[in-house]
Amino acid sequence: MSTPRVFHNLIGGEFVPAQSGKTFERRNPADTRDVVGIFADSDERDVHAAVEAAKAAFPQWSKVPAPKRGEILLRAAELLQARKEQYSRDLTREMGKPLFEAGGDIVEAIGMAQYAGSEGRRMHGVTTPSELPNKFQMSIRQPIGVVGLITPWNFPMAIASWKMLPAIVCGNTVVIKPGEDASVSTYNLVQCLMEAGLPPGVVNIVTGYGPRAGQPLVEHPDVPVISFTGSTETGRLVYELGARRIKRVSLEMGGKNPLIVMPDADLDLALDGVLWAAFGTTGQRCTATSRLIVHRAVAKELVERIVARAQSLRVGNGLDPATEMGPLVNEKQLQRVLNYIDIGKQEGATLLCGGYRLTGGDYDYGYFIAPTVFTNVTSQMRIAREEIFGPVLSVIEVDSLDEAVAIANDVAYGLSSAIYTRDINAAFRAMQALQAGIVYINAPTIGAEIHLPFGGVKATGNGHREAGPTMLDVFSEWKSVYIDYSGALQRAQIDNAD
Ligand code: UN1
Repeated sequence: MSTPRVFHNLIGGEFVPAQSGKTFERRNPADTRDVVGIFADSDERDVHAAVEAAKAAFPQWSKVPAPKRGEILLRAAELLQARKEQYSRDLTREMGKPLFEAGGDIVEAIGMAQYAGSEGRRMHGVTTPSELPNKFQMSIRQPIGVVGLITPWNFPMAIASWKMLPAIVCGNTVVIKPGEDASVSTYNLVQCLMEAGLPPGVVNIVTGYGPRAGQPLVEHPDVPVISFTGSTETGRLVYELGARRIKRVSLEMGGKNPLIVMPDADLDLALDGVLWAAFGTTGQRCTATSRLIVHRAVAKELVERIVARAQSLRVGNGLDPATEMGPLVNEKQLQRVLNYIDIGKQEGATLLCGGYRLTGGDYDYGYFIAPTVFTNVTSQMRIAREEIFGPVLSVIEVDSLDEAVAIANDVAYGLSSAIYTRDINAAFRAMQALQAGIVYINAPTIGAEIHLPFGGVKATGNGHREAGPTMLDVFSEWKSVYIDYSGALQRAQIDNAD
């Protein structure tokens, strides 16, 4: 294997090692003999230096006209497109998803670069009539300052782009701490931005482990906005730390996404949807289908067909074009998923397929697990309530739409959801009733597009929606402006009172 690449922090346009001199190494989860890269193991000092650089870059960057900021993003989109193949390989090597899915991760970033880039030419404010004559009023968007981004490993290019690109087109500067299991893609994204003309210091990268590098960023007094995607457990901590400092904290956390299948559904379509949403990305999406809520009338047939297909999925190294499902991201995640499988068995669910680590040959060098399906699951079991983040599907049988929706809603989370039915009334009723930020009708729970608001309710989020037009609300500040051209003092609510 070739010599591993060394990645220093990016601070003020310079690549610098961690001040402690410490590094950590990342290995390919499909083949742990393959060292993907060596990264700065950053601490508070590095975070402070990065925030200083971002602060220094802010006055100038925030004054660059928004359409000009957007142009840089549009050029970066072209560079990403040209390098899609190479970047997909990097992404597959660092976090394991198969090449065709890695390509999708990059495509999502390209889409966001185009969308956020074009936003530079909109960034609409509003004008509003006044209560008083000869008075004009408007609300405009303004940059905020240094934005701290904490991104996960499961969509290392896409989610970094969802946060970074709107943040910079709005005129902020950024310090990003990517997930330690997949930092290379952030460097690739930022490389394109720099070549596209992004000035030094506008985006700074600090790599390292969550609490050591992430916490000082969340606590830093000069970082008024934090955007975090990751577990609810960590998100809660981020929220608490941010609240103490009155920060804007945008959280996108766990899911326990239901996919409902009604008896009149196109079962072939539902079958394809379930397999893709439950086992795509090895179940490691916050939008993954982890609960199949199926009407008893079609449960047996559908579940038999799911099991047959799950057993024939080609699990392997994502760099092999034949691979349909890659490994889990790391040893810890593997143990966590295996532990949930034990819990499911103990709770009395019936294991229909999978449930074990794949071993032998090349499997011994990675964190592979067989696609797993449990049936006879009740909505009270932990495997039906807690986010597993692995290829484990729990099947719950129901007798009616109302019961399906009630069970779908009976979890702490509310990110994505889906219903398969040919009955338009049932589809709309479910769409209205499902407690989720995203609802799909006759499509799987995964595959959100970047130009629609993305996020969830309940323990999934805290009301913000990244992506879509709402992304601007996360990364800009409203300012209301009143212009009185009457030439006299007009006392609002007094001179115009009845
Ligand atoms: C995530 O898993 O955090 O909707 C994001 C989807 C992808 C994004 C997933 N576009 O499945």
